[in-house]
Amino acid sequence: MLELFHAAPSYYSMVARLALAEAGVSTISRLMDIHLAKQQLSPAYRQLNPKMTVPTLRGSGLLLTDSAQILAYAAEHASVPWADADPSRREAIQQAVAGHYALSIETLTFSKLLSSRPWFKRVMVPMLSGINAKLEREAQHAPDQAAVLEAKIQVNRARLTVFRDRPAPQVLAEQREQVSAYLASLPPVVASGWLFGGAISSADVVLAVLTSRLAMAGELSLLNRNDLQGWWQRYQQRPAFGQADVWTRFQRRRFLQAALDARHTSFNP
Ligand SMILES: N[C@@H](CCC(=O)N[C@@H](CS)C(=O)NCC(=O)O)C(=O)O
Repeated sequence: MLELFHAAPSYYSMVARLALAEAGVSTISRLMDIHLAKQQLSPAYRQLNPKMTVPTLRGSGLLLTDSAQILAYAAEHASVPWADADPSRREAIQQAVAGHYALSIETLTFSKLLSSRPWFKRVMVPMLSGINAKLEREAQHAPDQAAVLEAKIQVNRARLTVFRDRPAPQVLAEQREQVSAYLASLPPVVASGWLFGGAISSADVVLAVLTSRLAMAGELSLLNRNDLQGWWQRYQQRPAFGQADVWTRFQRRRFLQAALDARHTSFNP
C-alpha cells in the first residue's frame, strides 16, 4: 500500500491528494504538521525527502518527493484514462501543467496575507530567521547533511528577500498578473467538458487546486473567463474533489486538529 506524507492545508499536498483521488489510487494517509511542529525539517523525514517539503509518496520500491511526480504517477495509473493518455493532447497538457508549476503559489498566498494583515510579517520573519539559525547549527554538527541543509537555508533566504524586503502589495500585484496570464493561456473549455476534452487531465487537477487557493485567498475574481467559471462549478461537483479535502477557505479548527493528529506520524518504513 502506498503511503502519502502530506499536510492538510498544504497546496502541493492538495495537488497530490486530488491527483490520486481522481486516479482512484488509494493511499495510507500520513499526516504531517509543517507549520507548528515543522516535522518536514526532522532528520527522519529529511531521509525520505531531502528538500524537506510535502508531499511525498512512498510505496514498495517507489519514492516520489514532489507533487509534479505524484501527478504524473496518478495520470499513468488512473483507473479511467485521463486525457493525458491521448498522444495528440499530451504536449499541450504538459505545457499547461508546467505553466502552473512556474507560478509561485507561496508568494501569491503570503503576499496576499501580508497585504491584508501586515502584522503577520512580525511572525513570519523571525520564524524564517529562527529556522535558518537552527538549520545552520545542525549543518555544523552534521557535515554529511550540510548540502541539503544549506539548500533549505537558501530557500528560506529567498523567502526572506521577498517577504521581509519587498512591499507586499507590489509583490501581490505581480503575482496577480502572473496568475491572470496563466489563466488566459488555457484553452477554451466547452460546456460540460474539461480543459482537454471529455476526460479530465493533469491540467484540470492543478487548475482545480489553483482555483481553490484563489478562492481561499479572496482572489477568485482573477478567474474572469466565463468558460472557466463554468468549469469550476462543474469541477467542484466531482466526487474526487470532495474526497481529496481541497481547501477553498482557511479552516482554523481543522488546521489545529491536523497539527495535533500529525504528532503520531512516524516516518520509519
Ligand atoms: N515542488 C514541490 C513544492 C512542495 C512545497 O513547497 N510544499 C510546501 C507545502 S505546500 C512545504 O512543504 N513547505 C514546507 C517548507 O518549505 O519547509 C512540490 O510540488 O511538491
